[in-house]
Amino acid sequence: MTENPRISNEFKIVIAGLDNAGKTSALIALRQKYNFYERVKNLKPTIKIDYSSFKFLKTFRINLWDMGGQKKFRKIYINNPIYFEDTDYIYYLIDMQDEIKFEETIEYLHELLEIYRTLSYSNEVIICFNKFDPQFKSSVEFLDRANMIKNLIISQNKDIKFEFYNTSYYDISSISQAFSHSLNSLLNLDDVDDGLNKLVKNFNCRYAILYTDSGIIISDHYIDTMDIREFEEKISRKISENLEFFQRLKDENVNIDDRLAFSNDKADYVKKFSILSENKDNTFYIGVSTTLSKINEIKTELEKLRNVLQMSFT
Ligand SMILES: Nc1nc2c(ncn2[C@@H]2O[C@H](COP(=O)(O)OP(=O)(O)O)[C@@H](O)[C@H]2O)c(=O)[nH]1
Ligand SMILES: [Mg+2]
Repeated sequence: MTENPRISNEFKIVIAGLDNAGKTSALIALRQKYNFYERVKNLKPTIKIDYSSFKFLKTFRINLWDMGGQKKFRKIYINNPIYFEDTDYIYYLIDMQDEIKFEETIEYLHELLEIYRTLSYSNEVIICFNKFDPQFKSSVEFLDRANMIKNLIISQNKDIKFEFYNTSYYDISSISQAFSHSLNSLLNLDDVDDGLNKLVKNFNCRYAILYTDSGIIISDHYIDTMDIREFEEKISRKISENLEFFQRLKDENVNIDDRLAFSNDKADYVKKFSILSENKDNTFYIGVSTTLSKINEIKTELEKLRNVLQMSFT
């Protein structure tokens, strides 16, 4: 357990749920942002645990454990709680489109919670109502269903704190928001995340994204939902272009720390920040998409975020 994010620089995040809940897909969606590498750990001949890992900034490592939910494995986990030891955060995915399995998934969740009780897990348990696809966002049926399960879980586990998210593979930001919950708290990023969220809300930005010089997205907020394909076209490509642009400037010793591109009324603005943390120089970029008329206000806001960044990383 990690009370203070600075004590350990390596974190364990467990992703659990019945088979077919969408765990692997969620990890694939996140891979767009964290370019992590994957391994499959064969802990016992019968158990396969998909294991992903990525380095964050220069000092952190996040390990993601995908605990499959097939019945035959569940027994093994339950009898060997060691797999769950030292979990910093547990995510539990529930397939919202599979009513037939609701009972089974709640049962598995309760088995896991029993284990975490014995391990004195004290962080929030994060429940993702997954496959809550964009077309169901305001479906009364889905919302009722989510509420019903939520109330059931809370009422039967009063000793545990929960966070609930509606997530879908077809809305990549819904997955990253859920994932950011743990990341923000482990890496002390709440204020930065809040700052970006305000940019989107108060200045009507289509997006506000904080990323590193290796293209890892630390925090991101969007006005619209986006699936993976759109994300690649609109965001990943822009990030690569910007990183190449700043690399070229650096190679040519040109000292410019921002870039503005606009067409019609739309402006894409990106600003580079150098932040000293633990005696290491970390480079960050914040990219926003806004209207041209707002650009000066945005520049002022980004300047304020510099202090927030500095405080988060020192
Ligand atoms: N509609 C929908 N289907 C999904 C979503 N996430 C995953 N799936 C599908 O659900 C199936 C199982 O997904 P997978 O990631 O392999 O589940 P896992 O067994 O938990 O790892 C696959 O056919 C996915 O394409 C989602 O958010 N919405
Ligand atoms: Mg899987």
